Amino acid sequence: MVPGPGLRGHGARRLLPRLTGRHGAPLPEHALVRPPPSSFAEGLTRAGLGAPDLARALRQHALYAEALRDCGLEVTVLEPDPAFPDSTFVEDTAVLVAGCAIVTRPGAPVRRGETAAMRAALRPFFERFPTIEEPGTLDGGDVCLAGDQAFIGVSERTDPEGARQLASFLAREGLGSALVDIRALGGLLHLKSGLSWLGGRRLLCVEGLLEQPAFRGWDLVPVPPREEYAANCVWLDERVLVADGFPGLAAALRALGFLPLPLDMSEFRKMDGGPSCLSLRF
Ligand code: CIR
Repeated sequence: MVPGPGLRGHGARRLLPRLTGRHGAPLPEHALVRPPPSSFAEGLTRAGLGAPDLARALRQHALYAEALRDCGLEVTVLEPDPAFPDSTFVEDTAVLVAGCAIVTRPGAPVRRGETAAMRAALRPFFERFPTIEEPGTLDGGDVCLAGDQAFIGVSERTDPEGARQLASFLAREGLGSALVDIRALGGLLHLKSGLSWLGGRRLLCVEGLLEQPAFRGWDLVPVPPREEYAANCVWLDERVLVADGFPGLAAALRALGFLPLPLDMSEFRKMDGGPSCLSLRF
């Protein structure tokens, strides 16, 4: 592996057909991650859980990247960027569908500068780079891709105009979109703070989302009470990366035939992040 400027790992355009998992959906083959920077504790948070410990966060991040590798993904590790304390939450900067990387315009102004480096990092892998434009705002954490359907959260970060722009880009790529307004659900920062796709027509979601009209006809798996933080997870066919310490959810996943891979997320939780926020997968 040859280190390049600002980029560790390697990348090339996909030449082989994508692998298909047992649920018939294409599985990601690559993940892009960025370790937390020295300024991590200066990031945005409303968790009220205290300041994160950087050394511990770096260890947790390394184990997270290792778990993705164990699941067969090739992982590209970007250099940490202290200019952007929240830049480890790479998911918020782009929405990826085959051939197309939609570059976001994060709702928090202090995070807007994160997208330039991400656009450059994604360039080897994607052909089209439509971009959310002012006045729209959109965070990738508000976008739950579920096969050829996208659920787009309207939140304190993603506004209706950003959601509209994304839905129109996704329509060009053959995906349908449904909006889910979570602004009245004060506990959720992003839609995916409370929702994850588990393949096929199955969605894992917190109680407050169960009655959303957008999810009618979907098989909803409720997150057990008091385990809401673990709703944010990463489905990788049989395996699911989940936050450690949520036994009810792990048992529910096992009962459905999944193998939960628990990861210590304590330092990222302090900054309002979960497993999906830490990578872009494609
Ligand atoms: C923020 O408030 O933007 C970060 N501290 C946390 C972002 C978490 N990202 C995500 O859920 N996709």
